[in-house]
Amino acid sequence: MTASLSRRHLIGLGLAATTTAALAACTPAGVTPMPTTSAAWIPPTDPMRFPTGYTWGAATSAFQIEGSTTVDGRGPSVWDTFCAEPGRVRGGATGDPGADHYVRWESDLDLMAELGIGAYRFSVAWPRIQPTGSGAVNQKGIDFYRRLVDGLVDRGIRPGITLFHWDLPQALQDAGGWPSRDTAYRFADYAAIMFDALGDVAADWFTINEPKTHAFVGHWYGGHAPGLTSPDAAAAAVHHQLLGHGLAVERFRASSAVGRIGIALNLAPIYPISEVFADSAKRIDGRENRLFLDPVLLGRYPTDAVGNLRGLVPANRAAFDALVLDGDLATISSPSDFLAVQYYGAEGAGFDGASVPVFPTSSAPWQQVHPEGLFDLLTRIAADYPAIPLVITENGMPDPTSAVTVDDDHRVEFFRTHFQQARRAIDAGVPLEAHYVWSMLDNFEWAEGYEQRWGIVAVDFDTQERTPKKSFAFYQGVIGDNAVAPA
Ligand code: GCO
Repeated sequence: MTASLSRRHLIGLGLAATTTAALAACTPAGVTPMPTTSAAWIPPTDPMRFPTGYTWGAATSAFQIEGSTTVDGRGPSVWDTFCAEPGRVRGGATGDPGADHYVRWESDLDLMAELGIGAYRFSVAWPRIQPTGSGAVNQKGIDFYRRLVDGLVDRGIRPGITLFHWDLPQALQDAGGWPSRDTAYRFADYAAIMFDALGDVAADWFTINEPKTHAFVGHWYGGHAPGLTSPDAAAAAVHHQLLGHGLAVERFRASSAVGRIGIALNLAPIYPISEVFADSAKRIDGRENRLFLDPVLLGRYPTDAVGNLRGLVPANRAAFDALVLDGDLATISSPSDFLAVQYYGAEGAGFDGASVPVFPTSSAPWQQVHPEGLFDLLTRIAADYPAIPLVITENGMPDPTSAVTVDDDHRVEFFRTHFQQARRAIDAGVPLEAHYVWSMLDNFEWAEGYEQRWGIVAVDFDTQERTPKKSFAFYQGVIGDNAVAPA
């Protein structure tokens, strides 16, 4: 059993998460594993109505949908490099064709208007704006996102603009990447360019998308770009992405940009398979959650997330501490306007810091589906951290096979149960304001290439034909009613 089965690690290890086997492997003799889940909650028989003004959205990212990776001056990113390395991405897939959104953006916006969403979260490809990650601005890149944002506003859809969704310009990687402090400063300069270019529009800005996934899977597990396998590099990438976040918030405040800004963190509730493993759950919670929540919301790093105890990030703690210069934590915790939470599932904790599969997985082996975990996560954040508006900016599951399909009853039930848990959290006092589903379109799913389909709209990658799935109509109904009905 590995030290960590967290998100996507399973992909790299090719493990099939079987709960029984895992429980047996991690539970010392004589300890009866607890069924680890929340207190049973039965949804009401009436539709659950959301507060007036609640925002329903959908999300994508540049590298996953745009295609056109060598068009209009775009420079190479670490993901272009990673895709070109044999064996890194299933089927040898690359960012082309993606979902050809760079070309088809206007008709895609029409689909979003038909869906009825109030907000759309996309990411800006840094290599389109600064092909080498610094210096001269590529005006054609700016122009594309200007058209996109104006198109959204024209359709009454609020832009959600992610500045970094993992496609770091390769030239910055060559200069050290996120393990290098300088990248944080380059990111702040790039952010300021975008605030100047698009800041006239009332938008929600997301600085860094899932710094944990990019740091851990890209720098420790090796399953994502840039494909490193160094826990020390991963820890440094954590700190410098968070520093970049804080620097960008400061630049936003100093700019004339309107709108709001925050970071997007993928978080997971950690359930011990037995109360004797509570310490294990705390360690894993430190690595998966508090290593990011504490610096951003409390201005300090947890003392139990990095170090040589099994379940922590196994980096040199003294070296990590040395990266944190005076003022860094004040910058990182510069007040954000919201916290974006990305929820896919829960994790289990077993013996001595081992991550243990506990809940049924989707066709993404790392995804342990547990709707109640969303309630547990949101109420925990509200209880443990200073009051801050919360927005769910990713939530979804893939289709069971790589075939183009529109019959996604599985996704309808996933959304229904998670919307219900979100509404339950609002009743419990959680200041939740929005829910974006992942994803608007089938797209390039990182190391899985085009083999995992997460969209509410099916994309035939040969013809680029779009076909709304059943979940599109379901979501359209939820948005129209601003309510989720029981099954
Ligand atoms: C993210 C996500 C998306 C993935 C989705 C399914 O970090 O925002 O990784 O890019 O496609 O989470 O894995």
